[in-house]
Amino acid sequence: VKAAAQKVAGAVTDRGREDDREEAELPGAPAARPAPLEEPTEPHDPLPPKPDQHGPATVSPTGVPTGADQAAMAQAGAYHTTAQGLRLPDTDHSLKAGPRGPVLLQDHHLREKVMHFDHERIPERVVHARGAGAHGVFRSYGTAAQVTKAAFLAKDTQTPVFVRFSTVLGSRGSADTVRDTRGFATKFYTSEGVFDLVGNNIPVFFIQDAIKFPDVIHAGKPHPDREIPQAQSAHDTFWDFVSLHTEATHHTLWNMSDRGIARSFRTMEGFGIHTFRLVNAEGTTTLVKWHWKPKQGVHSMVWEEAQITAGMDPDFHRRDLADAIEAGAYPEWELGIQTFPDTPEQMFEGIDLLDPTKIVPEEIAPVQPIGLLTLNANPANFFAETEQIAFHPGHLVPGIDITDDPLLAGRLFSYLDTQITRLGGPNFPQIPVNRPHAPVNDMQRDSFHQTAVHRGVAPYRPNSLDGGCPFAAGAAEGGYVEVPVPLAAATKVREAPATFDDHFSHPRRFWLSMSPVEKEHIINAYTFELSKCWERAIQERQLRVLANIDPYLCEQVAAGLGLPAPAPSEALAEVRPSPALSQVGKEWPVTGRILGIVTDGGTAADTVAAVRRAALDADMVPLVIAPALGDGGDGDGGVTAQRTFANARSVEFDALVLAGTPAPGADALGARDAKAGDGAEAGPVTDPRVMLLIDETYRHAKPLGGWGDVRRIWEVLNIAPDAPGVVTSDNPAAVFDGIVGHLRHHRVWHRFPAQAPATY
Ligand code: HDE
Repeated sequence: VKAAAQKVAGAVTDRGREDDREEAELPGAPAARPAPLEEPTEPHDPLPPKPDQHGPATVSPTGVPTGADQAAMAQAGAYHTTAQGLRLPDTDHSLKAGPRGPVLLQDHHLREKVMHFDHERIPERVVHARGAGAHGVFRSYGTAAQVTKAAFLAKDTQTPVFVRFSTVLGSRGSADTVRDTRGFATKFYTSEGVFDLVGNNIPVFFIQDAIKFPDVIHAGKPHPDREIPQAQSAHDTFWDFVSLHTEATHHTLWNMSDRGIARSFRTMEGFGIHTFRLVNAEGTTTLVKWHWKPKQGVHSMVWEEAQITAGMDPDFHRRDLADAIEAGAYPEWELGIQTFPDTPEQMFEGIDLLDPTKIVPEEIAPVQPIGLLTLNANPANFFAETEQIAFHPGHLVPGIDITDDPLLAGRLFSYLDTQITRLGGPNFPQIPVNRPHAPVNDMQRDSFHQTAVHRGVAPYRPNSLDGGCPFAAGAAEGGYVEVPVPLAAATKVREAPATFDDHFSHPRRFWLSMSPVEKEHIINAYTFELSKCWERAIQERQLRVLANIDPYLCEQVAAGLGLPAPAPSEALAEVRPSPALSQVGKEWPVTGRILGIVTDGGTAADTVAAVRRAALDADMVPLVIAPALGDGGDGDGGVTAQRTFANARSVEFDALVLAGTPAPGADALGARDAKAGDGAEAGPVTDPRVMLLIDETYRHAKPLGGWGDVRRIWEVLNIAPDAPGVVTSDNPAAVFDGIVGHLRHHRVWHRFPAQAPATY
């Protein structure tokens, strides 16, 4: 192998020398080329995947060998080849008549290489184009076994899963931290076939009927003339639509709340939205709503932070998910269900269970945990897995059935249909990430991208030529038998039920359930978004919608827009708040939270190392920020910096520690006495980049602490040493403990007391 490699390397080098000779004869040509960068020349097999990556499952869709080894279809072997496996000596030069051409048409390698490249792109998803995914496992507690016969929900069952998170409006290359709904789609590879739970991080939807989906998406996507703005709802067409279409009010309110700017995919709840119907072994049915509850707690960004992040690290959520998994901090969610009796009315406590713009408060229908999802492996290849995965709410397993929610009905059509354009034909279930982990014998044949080599002569039923195979499976053989729901005699109409007309009581409940600071964020979000609308008439119309949610909300937004606040057009609904809807006031584990430790040459390395160790012991991620990479301490090699003053922005950290120096007279954090122009003393300052870091951390209500000389820095930034969430002490251990205590509540909201009234 070595000899062959040297021969190839030699051949290329020789040709290079020839080129040099000929080029040197040209007038004005440089006498010699710069030396090429060194490349390893020893052939070796491709690097094995990282431990947290593995290729998609290779279960054959037909159970019949395809004749192709999946590993061989990925990149294998030490030598570069054509797609046909022919070894190649050179892929850098086209075949030419002499070094200066012309290029010869007979260059089959050139044609194959460029042909394939020309077709690398496939259409992005029409919605949810921007996403990130991960593999994992779902462990069932068995608590759902009494309401469903689904095998993967039986006690102590483990099922492989793939989850894809997404934004809705932006295109594939857009930023992660925009204000938008997030998709939360899970594919369970169960022993009974694939079950897809295709949900969002918001439990309600903009529309009650799928026929409106093109309308709401056309309104939310960029304007058709200039194609701006990208990945956001802060523009005229969106607000034009939602102000006219008041059933969107509830979802829009969630979008304008902190739920629209999740801190991380790991800290989002997930919801199936529609009511589904479960059926157990005895045939008893129960209506349910699906919930994902993050073990890491529900946590969002503040708007300024989301905007800074979109510029500084547009891949923030994607990176956060992959980094956490690679570091072994596996994100986890509990799957839960709210259960309701399956009555003919399909109502619960006056709430229409078929209306996807309504929720059932957890206080009256608690979420019952039924299993644990753990994401534990990053995809080996983004395109093969995250991009090619195809979800469909109609991928169901025995024990799980649908209801007549008209929004769900349209989805059952749309998801299959869209894959034809996106994945180029109906054989997408054969793509490895889409393959069921159960035997498939579907009698489907041919079409584009057929990779199976089907056997037998009778892909039809009934047949005798293939011995009658495949056989029908009744319920006893695990066949999917639809629940025999009786249908009432009805007249064909294009209408919605009267219960769908209530568009304001649920938004009002959401508003009243928010803490004052969350209310303030909602006011700011509406004001920001509507202020981006050009048409005053749209702003005025949306204010009329807000008046029907709550007069205070309407007045505050109206004030920001410089418009009068209209009165409600209907009586405000009498609703009880649902404290479960608020993200504030709970305690969460600090696992995986990121602690920035600012240090410089004046900081004792052993103290920084001790804080770092304490953070690691608390399962947090400590990142040392220093003037330069490498040694961040006192030069004894005790602490390594992962961030520098130049590349660290506050948005990356959940809390910040300023590792001051307790030594008297030492110059903490590079602090120095700035000289004003006339030479007078102008007070202590530190590196302006660090000052910005501290200032933003404070402004974004994150815990902040330090010891030693940090009091001088607080003074310059006008931060009281005992301000809420600011821990100042001469004892580094006390600073660390104080910060961890604050982090359990995610943010120090009481640092900036909100003006909005509390409801309860
Ligand atoms: Fe989707 N939606 N959707 N949607 N949706 C798609 O399917 C559609 C809706 C959701 O990571 C598309 O494969 C219609 C609600 C997620 O691959 C498409 C309606 C909910 C994803 C489609 C809805 C969702 C999609 C585009 C109104 C939450 C990303 C690409 C009736 C319960 C899945 C694709 C992924 C993707 C149609 C409404 C969630 C076009 C017609 C409600 C998470 O088929």
